[in-house]
Amino acid sequence: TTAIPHPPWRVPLLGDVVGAGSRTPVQDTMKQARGLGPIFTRRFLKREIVFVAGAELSAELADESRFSKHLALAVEALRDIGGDGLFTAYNEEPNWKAAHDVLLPAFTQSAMRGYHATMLDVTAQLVEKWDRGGVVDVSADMTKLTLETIGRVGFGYSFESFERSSAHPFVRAMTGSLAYAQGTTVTFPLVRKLFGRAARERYGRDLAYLAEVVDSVIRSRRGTQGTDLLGLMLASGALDDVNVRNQVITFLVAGHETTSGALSFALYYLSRHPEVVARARAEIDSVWGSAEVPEFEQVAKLRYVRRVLDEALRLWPTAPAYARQAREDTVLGGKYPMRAGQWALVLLPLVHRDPAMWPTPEAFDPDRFSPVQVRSRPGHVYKPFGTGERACIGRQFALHEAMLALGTVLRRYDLVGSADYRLKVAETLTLKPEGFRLTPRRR
Ligand code: MNH
Repeated sequence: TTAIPHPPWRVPLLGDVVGAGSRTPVQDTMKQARGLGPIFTRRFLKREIVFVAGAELSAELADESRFSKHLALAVEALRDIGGDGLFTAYNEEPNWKAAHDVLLPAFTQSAMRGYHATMLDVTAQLVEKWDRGGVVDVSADMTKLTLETIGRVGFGYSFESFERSSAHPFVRAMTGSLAYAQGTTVTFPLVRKLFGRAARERYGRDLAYLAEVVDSVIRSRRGTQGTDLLGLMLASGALDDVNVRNQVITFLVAGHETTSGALSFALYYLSRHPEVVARARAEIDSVWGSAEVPEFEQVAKLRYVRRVLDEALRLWPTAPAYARQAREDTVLGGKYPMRAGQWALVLLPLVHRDPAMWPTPEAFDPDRFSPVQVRSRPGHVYKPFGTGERACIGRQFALHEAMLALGTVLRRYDLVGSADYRLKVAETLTLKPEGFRLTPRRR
């Protein structure tokens, strides 16, 4: 057995001070990881985290017979918000399986057919906004698009994202409670103290408000038909009221920030790579032709646009980490013993840049996802949607929504970015470009 490396400058008692309490923990850890190899550990006070940065070890952790999902730190902190909803449920909680069985049919490729018209509607709202001209804040507009899409497709509820000049109170309560919950995981006790009584009370009010809005949507829908997510859950009768509320909140949270970030990063790279735009446009023109809006089937046929999205999610997987725990005592990578229940955090931006799998890993190159190149790599090295039975249930949903939006804006606009913008990645629970603006011009 081998000791797991840790960063230099470990301070007695305190541990690895550098990086603790940071506002950009993922990017700080990425910098800190240089030279430490495929696995390393960081300790602050009594809390020690093992990070996996290498593709091979990450692929090993994908073995479902030996490992399962672990609710680490930031995810566990969301229990107040998501409760026993799919994302924050413990593996052994009966409601995970019950809800997964009810909801799986709502996320198949064929279920997406039923959501296509609503997704087109929301995309049209984005187009209407961009047609008015001027500079747009990309992450903000992508968030409007994705929140509106999950609200309307999931629950028949509109946040009127495109009609409002400031955020819907539900969105403010959601963002505020997420920020508070995430803040509680900050390792510096001093920083934690700053979250005083006022903030805690506000958090309580936000949570109560989220529940109230969702419960009123559910009440208004009881007894009615519907094939959206809420309709399925109500019709099944398999989920209790509190669980249905938890699922709705879970889908609103899990279903919008990640897709919004993915779209924003893709648009950022497109604004920097005219040759990629040219190839994507040629494909869109040939597959979609001159029809005003694409048919359902025409969306997934944008194979090159899909590679653009895949490559954006390689470099900046917007859900940047997930945790895996050992089912039984085992040895990782042939040399690192793990006791049953012990876990490691898979840090995707590092795993996705492992030079052993990805030559010139920092370069943006959608051709990495051409069939030939995909076949040349081992399995389980690209994991933006997580792994195993707790992997993302919303993957097809996100892909359809994102490819529809990318195809639509690439076909309609030249995306003029400002030449001196340097990518700045903001971290909440998810990653997104900050301050990235475009001036969409009708072609
Ligand atoms: Mn999603 C789980 C990434 C879009 C709903 N999602 C996960 C996980 C990752 C992830 C990674 C696994 C986390 C873990 O192991 O702890 N999700 C994404 C990304 C996008 C995304 C990168 C967009 C791009 N997710 C969506 C959308 C929805 C959604 C859209 C809903 C409409 N995701 C979920 C749910 C889970 C999840 C629900 C939890 C599934 C489970 O544990 O059963």
